[in-house]
Amino acid sequence: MTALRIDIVTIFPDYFGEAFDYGIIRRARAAGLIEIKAHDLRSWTSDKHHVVDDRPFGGGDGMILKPEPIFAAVESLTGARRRVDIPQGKRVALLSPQGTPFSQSLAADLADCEQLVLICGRYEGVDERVAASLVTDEISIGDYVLSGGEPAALVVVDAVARLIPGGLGSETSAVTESFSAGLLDYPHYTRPTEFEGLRVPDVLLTGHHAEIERWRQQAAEEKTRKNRPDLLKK
Ligand code: 9D3
Repeated sequence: MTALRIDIVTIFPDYFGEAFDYGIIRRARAAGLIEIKAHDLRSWTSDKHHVVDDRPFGGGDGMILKPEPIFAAVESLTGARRRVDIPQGKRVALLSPQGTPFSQSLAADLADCEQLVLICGRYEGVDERVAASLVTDEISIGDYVLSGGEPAALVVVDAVARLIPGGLGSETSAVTESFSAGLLDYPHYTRPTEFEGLRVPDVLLTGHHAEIERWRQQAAEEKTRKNRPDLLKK
């Protein structure tokens, strides 16, 4: 068993602060299952002012992340300057609004590799040669506009960390996530049985396991129809 190494390339390494010091990520790190490091993209510049961006060819607003520091970062972290040369077992992902939607199956795929490099975009975009020729994956976390790839990198690290083989969420999740595939989770309750007039459904207090199972299945279907009808359509 060798740890999954996660390298984050960002212009804001301090953004990640204590984000990896809590919960499952902390435990996975303590157990030696993952190592996570945030690197400053500016450390791969060679000019006096550590410039990482430039104006877009063809005109337009905003600045674009230059290719040279990103290619240098990936070379120093993986040994490769082209996607085709990235060794089996390593993945290099650009986080961008143009990426393929992040999903549980992609998280499981990434959790199986030995090294994952996450490149955080900023400004108006990243020189397209990074997506076209360098990275193995281009990932979006959803259809909304972030100011940069850093929060997306946090999301990917969290989803991946709990799936690492031999790790903390890896067995239970394999069972649960296949068994309930395609439906949202059923509603959960704990004590007290009545809170400010809001009652726990009686069936959950009966101990009739078959009836409880039927109730949970139906409640999950209702919740899915209400909040995620797209999951039921196909
Ligand atoms: C005006 C066109 N915009 C593209 C949709 C420009 C733009 C918006 C946001 C360029 C970069 C960004 C910064 N976002 C990310 O780097 C990003 C992101 C996101 O915005 N949404 C969902 N997933 C991701 S992953 C990285």
